[in-house]
Amino acid sequence: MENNPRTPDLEQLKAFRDSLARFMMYYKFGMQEVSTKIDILKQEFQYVHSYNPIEHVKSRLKSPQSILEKAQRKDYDLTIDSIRENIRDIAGIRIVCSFTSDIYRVAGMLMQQKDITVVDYEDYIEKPKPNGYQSLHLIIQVPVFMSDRMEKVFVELQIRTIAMDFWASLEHKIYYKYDKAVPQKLRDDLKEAADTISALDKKMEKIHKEMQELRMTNDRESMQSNGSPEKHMQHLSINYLSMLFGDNL
Ligand code: 0O2
Repeated sequence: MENNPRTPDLEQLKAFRDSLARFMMYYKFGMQEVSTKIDILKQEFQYVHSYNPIEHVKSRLKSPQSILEKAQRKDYDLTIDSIRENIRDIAGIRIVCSFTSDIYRVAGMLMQQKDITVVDYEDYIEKPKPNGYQSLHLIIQVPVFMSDRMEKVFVELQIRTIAMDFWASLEHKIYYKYDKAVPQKLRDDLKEAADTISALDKKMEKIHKEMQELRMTNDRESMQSNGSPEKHMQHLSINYLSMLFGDNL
């Protein structure tokens, strides 16, 4: 029986599998680099502003199987070059922030880094999806330096608040593997829940701002009672070192 010219032989499949495995390594390293950047921002921000805008971070690599399924679904060529160019969410990082203003602050801090190129920016907070989904999506490119070459790797960032994350996770679970039409009543209920979440985020942001102002007033008063700005700085440094090293200071 003659081979169908469109059917790859076993050797071709093995070669493809090997190059896909190497290709995946770049994404793993790219994701690690961006995760380190986020971790640095988190620690440094805490040091400078005594406040951590990031609640938690989750990262994931798409499995080779779901990469191939997505390529097939979108009718892309099943080649490494085509996958590299067209599938930009192989490495994905979700940053969950405390408040809406933190989302833009964290995005801004990452976007201004010289080795990061922003290739796509979708603000689903400013313009939520019709179902109510909210998040800031960025596709960025970071260089990964290997032993013999440099690869620029796409990483998808989803930045959202805890409330937006709560809604998106549950919405994903509710719809998961349900491929029939969802009744309008249920879609309206989910949209209403998204609106409630959005109002809650606005309320928490307002409380947060008022609390920050209160803290600044207290700091000013404490500076006055500590005598000089130097004495006040000394006091703050001791507080920070105790926080870092606890009783070992
Ligand atoms: P997973 O398993 O989370 O990775 P594309 O990525 O090309 O298919 P598009 O339109 O470029 O589609 O991307 P979009 O709309 O920016 O969405 C990308 C990701 O955002 C999705 O990835 C989801 O993680 C998340 N997302 C987008 N819309 C919704 C939504 O309505 N509800 C929830 N819960 N999540 C959403 P994947 O590949 O779909 O899934």
